[in-house]
Amino acid sequence: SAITPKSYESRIETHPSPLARRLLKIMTDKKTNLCVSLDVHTKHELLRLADALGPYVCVFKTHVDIIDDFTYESVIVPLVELSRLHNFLIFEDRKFADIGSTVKAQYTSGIFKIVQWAHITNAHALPGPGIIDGLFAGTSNISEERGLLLLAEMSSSGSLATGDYTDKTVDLARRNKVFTSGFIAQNRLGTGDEDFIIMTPGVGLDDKGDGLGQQYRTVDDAVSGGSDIIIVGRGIFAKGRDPVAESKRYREAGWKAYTARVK
Ligand code: BMP
Repeated sequence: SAITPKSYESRIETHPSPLARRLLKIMTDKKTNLCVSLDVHTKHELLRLADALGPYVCVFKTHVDIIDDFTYESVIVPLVELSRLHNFLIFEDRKFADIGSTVKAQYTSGIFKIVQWAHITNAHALPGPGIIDGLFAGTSNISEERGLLLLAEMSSSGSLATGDYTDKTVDLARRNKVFTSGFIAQNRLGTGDEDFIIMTPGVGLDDKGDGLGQQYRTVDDAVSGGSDIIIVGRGIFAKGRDPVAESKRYREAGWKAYTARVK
């Protein structure tokens, strides 16, 4: 796409989503467009990585339902403390995909109570507008900023989220730009006058795939294509890798590619 977004800093004032404004400010202050995906199975690993890598990231992405020893008190409470200490946002990659009434309950209730602590969450557009309305209704008692990303494209091989589905997902986001801060996508989406945060998974500098459909692109490829935030998981924490050294490497590569784009 030919659409070149402006600098993160210049977008802070104008973005329609309060959550996006807060995120763009963190990215500007910390000089990082790196989101680390903390896909680990114990609370000890999760909290250790959140503390060690916190200085290098703007966002930590979680899948809290894969933590074997999860409790709200022992995972969420310290993770929120770390988010304040290191100034990062928390993104629970929940991928809601049901009718409005059900997703509202899934967002607010159960053992995870995602809306209480996740600054950002995401949803598939498949069910239509009710999914956004239901999730937005779930934020009614929350005083802090909350943001939603719609999955407009996926990194996995053979993904069905392409073409017309992607275009219609962008149309859905336009209905509530205060809450729908942007997209999980592989390309810049929206018109030149619109500002959606584009977060891109499937980024890796040393691997091509994972044998289960994941496909990796380089940092330069993602950012020059319009991605605002690169999401990196196993590229940083896979066995044998040094997560701090890799976080620094991806952060530097991400910031360099961004600087080249806005020049
Ligand atoms: P990794 O970098 O280890 O492949 O992890 C990618 C992360 O991003 C996973 O948590 C996955 O659930 C998520 N993800 C993805 O890989 N592709 C998408 O299109 C959407 C995702 O949320």
